[in-house]
Amino acid sequence: MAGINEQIIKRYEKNPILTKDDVPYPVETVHNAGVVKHNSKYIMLFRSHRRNGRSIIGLAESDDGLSFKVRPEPFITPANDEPFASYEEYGVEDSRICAMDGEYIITYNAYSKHGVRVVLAKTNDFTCIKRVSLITQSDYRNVVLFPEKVSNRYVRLDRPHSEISSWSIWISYSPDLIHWGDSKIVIKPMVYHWDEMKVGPGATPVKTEKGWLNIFHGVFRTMDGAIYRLGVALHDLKDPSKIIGVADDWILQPEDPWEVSGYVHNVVFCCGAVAENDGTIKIYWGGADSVMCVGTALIAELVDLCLLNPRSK
Ligand code: BMA
Repeated sequence: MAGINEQIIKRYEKNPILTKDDVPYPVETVHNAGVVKHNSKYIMLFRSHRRNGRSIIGLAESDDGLSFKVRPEPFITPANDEPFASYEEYGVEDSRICAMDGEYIITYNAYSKHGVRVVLAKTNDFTCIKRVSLITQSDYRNVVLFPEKVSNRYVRLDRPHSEISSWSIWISYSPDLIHWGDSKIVIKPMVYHWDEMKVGPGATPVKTEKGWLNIFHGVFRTMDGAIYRLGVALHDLKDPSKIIGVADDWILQPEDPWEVSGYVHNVVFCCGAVAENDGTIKIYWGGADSVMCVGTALIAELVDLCLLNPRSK
């Protein structure tokens, strides 16, 4: 385990790795990106606010996962065709990418006057996407898919909004990526804890020998607004609705100047991570809803945090 003053996630010394100045079209932010490795290149789908306050999703590519170049045009902009157009009118946000069966499944939040829903789309090569389905009703966000079927069904984590219970992480199953059900709550915020206000899925879960590693975000409300941090949980490999452990401590909190202040201050928000063959994982996060950052951790150390220092249930 990391020593007492050592960081679990080692921040890349050249953070932030992507800012609005790197984008060849007018945007005000670059944040909350899904990231995946495709043909040995890293593909990043980042969210950007336009000057009308609404978001689009851009694409950046990299050979090393650290230094990214943005494509000349945005990758996902609000749909023109129904049924998607009506639900994407206010913008598209916070994509996640899941590599499965030789293709990539992208899930993103769609905003409109009807609330926020989640769209599932597919691509083979990141030249274009095919929207498949709106997979939630209103007031859901942050859908991450598990990269393998479990008992022949697709599995996802999501985060419905709730007035009664604090925002929590739920699991659902599908035979076809369109119809979802068998929903169950799996992780709740913990009272007077760093995630007491809400928790939500972050990166696509990573398979390890000891379970599915889930990097999620947790929010704590202070007199100065909310603080977004990252935590880890381990789900059972055969039954991901079973939580083996949720690490008691956060793994990352806003500390660098571009995480502490920006469009929304005190935010680190993760939508993507890439597990490498050497046992490390590159974790990507948006800093203060303004820039993209990356850091590296040891997968085994994140798993140990869940196993050796879990919060009480
Ligand atoms: C959440 C989402 C994220 C954002 C975060 C902090 O509710 O909107 O996209 O990063 O708030 O502003």
